[in-house]
Amino acid sequence: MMKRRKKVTTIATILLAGILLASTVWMASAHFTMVFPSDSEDTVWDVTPEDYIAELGDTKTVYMMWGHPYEHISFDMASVPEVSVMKPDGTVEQLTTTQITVDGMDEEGNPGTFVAYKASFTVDQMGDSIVFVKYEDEDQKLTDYVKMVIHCGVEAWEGWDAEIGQKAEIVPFTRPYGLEEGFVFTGTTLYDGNALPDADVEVEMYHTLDLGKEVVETAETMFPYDPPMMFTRVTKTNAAGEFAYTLDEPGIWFVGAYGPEIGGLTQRSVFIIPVLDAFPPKEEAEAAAPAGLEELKSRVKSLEDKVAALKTSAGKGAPGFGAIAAIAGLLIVVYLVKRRKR
Ligand SMILES: [Cu+2]
Repeated sequence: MMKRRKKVTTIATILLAGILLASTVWMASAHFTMVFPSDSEDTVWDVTPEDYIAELGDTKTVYMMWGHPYEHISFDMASVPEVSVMKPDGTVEQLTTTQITVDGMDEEGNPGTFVAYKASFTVDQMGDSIVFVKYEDEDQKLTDYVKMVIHCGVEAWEGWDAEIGQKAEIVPFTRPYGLEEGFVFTGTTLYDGNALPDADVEVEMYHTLDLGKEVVETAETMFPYDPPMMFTRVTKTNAAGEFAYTLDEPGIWFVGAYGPEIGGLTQRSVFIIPVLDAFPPKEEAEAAAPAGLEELKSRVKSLEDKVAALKTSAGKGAPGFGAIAAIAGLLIVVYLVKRRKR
């Protein structure tokens, strides 16, 4: 009786573990409408923060994909997105979309091609042009209202905080460019022009395919009890609809605030933020610091060599370790004093 019970329990445990594992591996992080101002159709996935910068007269093409940015999982776009751009002076231009296909990976990890869209516009004003997109997905029961800023011109910090008038909208308090890893992004969420209190806000970073696979594997190894908690971070809006979140890595970030459900579709506002590497560059700072220490080490070494040489030539009555230590100690003091003066 006991034996059989044990066996049944074991089988049940294995089954349960299997189910848990399967659901862990394919458990979805958040779907997002990815709007990337990449260089070309072939390099849509190689988007960098610099792609969000334009020169006057540039033609910018934005590529729209549907999927999980963190894991680099793609889905077909199920409807045609509506795309417009608000220029720095407030004029709005509706853009024409063209259907394209992009290479990607499906949710089972298989390569495939996916329906996506693109649209182009000319950057004809200095300042910030806000590209805004509405996309409906019946499958995921979501309507996305996405915003993303193309910045043009030195100190032309004009337009990034504009309220477009989308049904669901994020209006940033933090200028969404010139941000470094570790900076905090803050904003307010609106629905129908009113503050959206107590709303879930999901925060997720985009990865290229290889990086996505690698980081998902690492998360599954390190946090087997809940890997997606590392993919999709969650915060909430306060009573005034405001939120804040630290974007701790360089790359392209997605922030999505969940509004009410209308006709079965949750109305979500999304803001896409490019984040730069730490500035000044880390390598330079790190390389500069130990230079003094290296110099000190080599000086002590040459002194030690000299003392050793003396020792062998004298044969007896050598200065010994006490003297070496005293000289080294003196050098360290000199170094520290010099350093302090800097
Ligand atoms: Cu999803």
